[in-house]
Amino acid sequence: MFNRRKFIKTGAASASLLLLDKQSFAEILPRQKTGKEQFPIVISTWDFGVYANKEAWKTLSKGGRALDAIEAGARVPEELDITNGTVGRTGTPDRDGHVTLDSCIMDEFGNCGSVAAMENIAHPISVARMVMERTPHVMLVGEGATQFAVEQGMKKEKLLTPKAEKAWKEWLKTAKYSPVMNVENGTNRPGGKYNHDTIGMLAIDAKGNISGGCTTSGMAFKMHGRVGDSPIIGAGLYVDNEVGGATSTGVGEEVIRNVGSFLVVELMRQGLSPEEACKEAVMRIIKKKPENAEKVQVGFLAINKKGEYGAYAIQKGFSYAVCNAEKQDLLISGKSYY
Ligand code: SD4
Repeated sequence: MFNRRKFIKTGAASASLLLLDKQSFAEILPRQKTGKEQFPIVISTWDFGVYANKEAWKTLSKGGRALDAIEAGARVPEELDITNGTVGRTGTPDRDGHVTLDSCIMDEFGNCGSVAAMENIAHPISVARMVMERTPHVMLVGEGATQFAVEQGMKKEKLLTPKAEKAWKEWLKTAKYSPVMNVENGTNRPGGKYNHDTIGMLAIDAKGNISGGCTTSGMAFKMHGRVGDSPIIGAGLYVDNEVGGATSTGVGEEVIRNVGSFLVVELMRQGLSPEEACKEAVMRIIKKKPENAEKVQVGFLAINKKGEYGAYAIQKGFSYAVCNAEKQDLLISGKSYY
């Protein structure tokens, strides 16, 4: 099972690479900036992105479609990674004890689907895809989303794991009954104890087509019915097959206010590199509410049409995983404002 502590920090010159096993830095090919197209490729937020990417790679390496790779990859943390308390089956509940899941998906044609505040279904990414492909709509929420999922053959089940229930009951003892503003991987930052790591994934297949997906249980102990950025097209995810794709993680309210992922893609359209575009989007958030910036985490991850990728976050600690023909298990520490 995946364990964050297994990662070894290496002192790479430009981006610090965190490697899964004890490999020398020389074995790791640096990211190429040749201007040549570099795909298939899949990139994902956070540590569990390594495992999600590996699953997605099974599809991409055989010439499969990016959309299929995204769905397959995102289902890994939704289902298998029982150490994560933030996505799918093992997600942390809201302040009333309900596990409510948010997810969206977008393909190379600009089609998209989304579910928000959905309960009792372990694979929101698949339901989001069903909304996209089997309904005339983009978004289904709450009970309607669960009802639709069941009609489509998904299994309805109780999602609150004993571990998540225990954490919630512990939180209730001291909480002032308000949702916690989390900062991922930030042990000495507000909310660090219950950090919550959404998976946002972006893939380019062998044909050069881009798709993306995003899935999460959202902010831990949020108000019942609260929806974050992750299922909102343009906020938590955006794909434009002419330009690239972007996804986000962190405090969703800040991302929604700035239509973050759409902004990143539009900045890439204007010529910024993925990292520059992510940084500019982060700076917008900081400039609008400088007093807030120290307390919240927001991270963006982006890829352009050539397969160049980059990320930027407000706080340090944001990692993302990259998988391509050269290397299947790269974990990169993203740059940040603080
Ligand atoms: C949310 N953006 O619900 C999500 C949470 C998240 O890493 O990304 N956590 O606001």
